[in-house]
Amino acid sequence: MKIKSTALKFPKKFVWGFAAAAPQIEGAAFIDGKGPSIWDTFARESGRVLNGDTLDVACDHYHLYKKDFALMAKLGARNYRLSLAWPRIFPEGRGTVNQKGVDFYHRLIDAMLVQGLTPWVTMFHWDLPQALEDEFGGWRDRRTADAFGDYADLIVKAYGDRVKHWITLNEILCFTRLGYGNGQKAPGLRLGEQVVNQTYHIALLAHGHGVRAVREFGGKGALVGLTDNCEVGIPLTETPEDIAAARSHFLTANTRVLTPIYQGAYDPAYLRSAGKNAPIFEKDDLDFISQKTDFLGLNIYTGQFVRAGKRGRPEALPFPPSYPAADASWLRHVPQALYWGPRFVAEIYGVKSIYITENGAGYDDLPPENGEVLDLHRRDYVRNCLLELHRGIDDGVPVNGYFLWSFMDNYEWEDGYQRRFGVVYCDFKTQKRTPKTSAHWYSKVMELNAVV
Ligand code: PNW
Repeated sequence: MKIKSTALKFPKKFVWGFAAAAPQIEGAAFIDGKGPSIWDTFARESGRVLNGDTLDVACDHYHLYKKDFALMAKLGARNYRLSLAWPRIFPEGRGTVNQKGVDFYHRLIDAMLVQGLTPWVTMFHWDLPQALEDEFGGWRDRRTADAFGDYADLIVKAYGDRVKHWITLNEILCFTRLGYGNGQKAPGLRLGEQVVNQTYHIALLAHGHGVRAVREFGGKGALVGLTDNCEVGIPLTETPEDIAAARSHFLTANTRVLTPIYQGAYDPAYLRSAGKNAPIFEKDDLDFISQKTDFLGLNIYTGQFVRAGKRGRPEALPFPPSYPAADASWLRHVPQALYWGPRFVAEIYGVKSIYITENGAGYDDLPPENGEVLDLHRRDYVRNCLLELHRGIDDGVPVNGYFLWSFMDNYEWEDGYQRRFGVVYCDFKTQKRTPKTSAHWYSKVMELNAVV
């Protein structure tokens, strides 16, 4: 018998890379003039973060970036999604510029280019300057979006000669609802639904400023988009009925961010269900928010099974306790999300260019033994995700790239340093980096442009 083996190749110009974020890896939280972020404050409040871990040192990437980029390049990456720390550039959020912060990112970007790494820069990855929280109530007030506009102008002007890929904000849901609604993330507030809806709106305005700044100052060939963490409904059975139910679930779950951006208006169904808690906005806001973007970034880690219930109504299914998950317990193993998320975004909003800006898995990996970290669990989950992504591309879903979260273990927000998402093990005491089995495997994926 002859067995045929299919090469799971990706399209020719497919972008492969790693993703990380300034507050989670840089450390140097109070060095060279950086102002405190709301996370620096939050981490110091008792009971907020596992083991009281702070962002003070993290992976000390602030000092070790050259070595880190050399390792990234050695593993074969050509693209790196990083974020810039707003409070490093504007310690007070606005006004006085910290030249040392500006210079640091000049050096950082140059060091990436030396290693052949194309920078994909996220303007905001949750580290809001504390001063803006104190002065304006942070994301509750449009003056924060205006301050973001000034920050976006400065960084696009400063780095736009070398940075051509810009991401405005990372995961609006996480820093709005989880920061101001249930208090799980900084600034740790538990305010009502109206405030939460308002923070979404202010974040969307900031996104608008990011797009505007890139159009105004980005120069030739500059591209810009948002990174969203959409909730992905997975049809329980791939039948037209369940697929329709999952699609409708997707729309309801993600409409608050994606409809204003792609359609220039809030979804009437969302406004109706929000009632008196709907966001307050000004007449021109929606035009500003819906300026044309060049791509959509999706962070996809997991999904939610959905079936058609009575009269086709989408019914989201609870996960039984035995459903497999990563050590990060929210991260249920649902690789099909990498198929359905991009597909629904393309079908519902007509998005023509999608990048997976994060995907990965968080486990409490053990330290290296004889130089090896055998994270077969992570390699397996990521591989299954890539198989689903590949299936989507085969079906014509316009996905153009994939960034693995994350390059190395780092500060996993309220889970501190225990929960590791890296493919490179980081010893936080010695700052020694050890590529895990998954890193060597991913290196082959990037090299061969295929699921291996
Ligand atoms: C993302 N959820 O956060 C962030 O962009 C990263 O900074 C973070 O380290 C990474 O994913 C891993 O957690 C998320 O509960 C946090 O569904 C929580 C969820 C999703 C994304």
